[in-house]
Amino acid sequence: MVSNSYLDGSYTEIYPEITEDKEGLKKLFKQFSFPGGIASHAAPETPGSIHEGGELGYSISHATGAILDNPDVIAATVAGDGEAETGPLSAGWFANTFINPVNDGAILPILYLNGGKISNPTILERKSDEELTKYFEGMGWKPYFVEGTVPDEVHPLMAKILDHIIEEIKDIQKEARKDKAENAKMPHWPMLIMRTQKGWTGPKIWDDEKIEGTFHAHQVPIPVDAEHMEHIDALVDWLKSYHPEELFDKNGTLKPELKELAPKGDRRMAKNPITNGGLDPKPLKMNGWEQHAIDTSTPGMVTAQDMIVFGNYVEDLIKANPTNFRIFGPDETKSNRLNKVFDSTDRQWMEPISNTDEWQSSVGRVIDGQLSEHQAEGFLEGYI
Ligand SMILES: Cc1ncc(C[n+]2csc(CCOP(=O)(O)OP(=O)(O)O)c2C)c(N)n1
Repeated sequence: MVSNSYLDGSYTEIYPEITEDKEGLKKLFKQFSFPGGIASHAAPETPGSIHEGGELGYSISHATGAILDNPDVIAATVAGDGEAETGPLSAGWFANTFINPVNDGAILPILYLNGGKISNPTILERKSDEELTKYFEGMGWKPYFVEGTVPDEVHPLMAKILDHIIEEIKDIQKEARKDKAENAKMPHWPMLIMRTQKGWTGPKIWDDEKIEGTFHAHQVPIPVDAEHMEHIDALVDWLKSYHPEELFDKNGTLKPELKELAPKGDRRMAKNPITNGGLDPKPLKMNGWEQHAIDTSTPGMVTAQDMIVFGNYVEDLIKANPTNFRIFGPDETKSNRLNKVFDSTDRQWMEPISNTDEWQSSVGRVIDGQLSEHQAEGFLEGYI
């Protein structure tokens, strides 16, 4: 995200000391993952990020939270194959149970099977396309595949399949939006499974060990630091293989015809309003909590339960904020005695509904239908 936002100019707009020239590039590289500098993963100071990225596992739940009540937004979300082995991400695929195609936007999960974690192969990469198709279809998704090792072949293929998928998402929404959200059914949303090499275009071999396409490509493929400069030529040769002289002018500024290719204004990832407070942020209408306060001036005078009283207040919040307040929880709204909220809303849930269920509906301000604290927390973080 840092390099992308630097290249599209937004990083310099936010951090003017990181100028678009050699000096700025030097500072940008030096501060990366350096004491007093910036984190090596998505962090609060990373423009366009909405969460702390150090703990892998929340990509799909964050993306889902971000599109709830944002019907025109599609969140394309890359999940690493290592990340996909975590509990939170394994739980993440159930997110489609809670996305209403009328009132909410869509997520486009991109499962990135590059085959390696830090020093192990990955489980999903070792599965065949057929096994993956069965797994994801069973989870309610419609998988598409992009695979290859030659960049000039993979890039156009990726663009073509992405275009197709976006059209398919829009068709699903268009069809569903002919009717009311209450009547919406759970679609089989498309997802993308991408197989390319870890460390793609990086050094092929180092120290007689295969690097590109293996877990050995994780982090620093050629060991060079201030005290170990003996391999500097190899590092320079590799970096030069990207032909920086064709991309930057003599001052180290990206050539204007290349900068022109980037999206403009708020369409740049660092400037995406969703990651900067929301598309149309509004303060919550808090509606006088005082009216729910209990007079405790005389001990024992009133018999009441805190959660039930709080449930009354939350019901008021739901009524006053019908499109920008939700409750997320792991199947605990009723057991935690907040069930007064169900006088005014339901539980949003797109799977079939049985007549023994309680308060289940395609539309509702409560999402507590999955017993996963990780998923609930991820939805909440993405939503706010
Ligand atoms: C929950 C969690 N466990 C372990 C780590 C340490 N860790 C950082 S990167 C990484 C490998 C990730 O592999 P993958 O998701 O496939 O991403 P890739 O680097 O291949 O793109 C691990 C284990 C972490 N950040 N979060």
